[in-house]
Amino acid sequence: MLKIKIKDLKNIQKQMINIVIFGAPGSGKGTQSERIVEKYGFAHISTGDVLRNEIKKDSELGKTAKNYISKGQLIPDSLMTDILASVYDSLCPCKGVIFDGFPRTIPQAESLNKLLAERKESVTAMIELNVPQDELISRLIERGKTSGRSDDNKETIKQRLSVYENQTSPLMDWYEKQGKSHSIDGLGSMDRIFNDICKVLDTL
Ligand code: B4P
Repeated sequence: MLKIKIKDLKNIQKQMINIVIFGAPGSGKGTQSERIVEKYGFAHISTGDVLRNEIKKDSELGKTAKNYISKGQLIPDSLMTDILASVYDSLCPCKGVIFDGFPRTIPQAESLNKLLAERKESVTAMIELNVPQDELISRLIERGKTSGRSDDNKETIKQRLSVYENQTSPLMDWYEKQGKSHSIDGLGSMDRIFNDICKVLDTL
């Protein structure tokens, strides 16, 4: 009896927390991910940051990514999935992971499940930051004044929001059906939003 309990305990300790932070462009995924990392000591995988680093290095991947990002389009799923697997394996095993900006399509979500299942892991929860469109546009235009990002301009922002609506937002239902979705009001102070996120994380 005791032996079984110790074995179970070891399994519990091995289980990582895998969180998908989800929302439209400008909803605050990156902002809140940094806070989660600081408080909970999780690893942070931001696919947007990975791609921007490659663009900075002017690598082959960076050249390809630049083409899509500056038009407000998504990088092809198969390429993103390969990148994700290699970043994940460079950081894990670890206490937990924040997936920031991945998945952005249903095929990416299926790939993430497969990648985690192959490592005896699974998505623990998806946290959605819910922000109205006019606020998203004004945040991104504001960020564009200093970010130097080729996608933070009015035309590209419109395109990114439409890509989000058509290709990414169906994931909300997808995670809802699996009972993993938690929606948080992403409008308001960063501290209040973070507090709401912590309430979810502390129950996991
Ligand atoms: P990302 O880097 O993921 O960027 P994002 O969606 O624009 O921003 P985020 O939601 O993280 O907002 P942030 O915290 O910065 O993607 C960029 C591009 O990379 C994509 O368009 C795509 O082309 C490509 N890409 C990335 N992942 C991909 C994938 N999986 N598949 C295919 N392509 C992929 O916040 C925005 C601003 O709001 C900041 O200035 C912040 O200070 C401010 N802000 C945050 N919270 C606030 C609050 N509560 N109140 C007021 N302002 C706030």
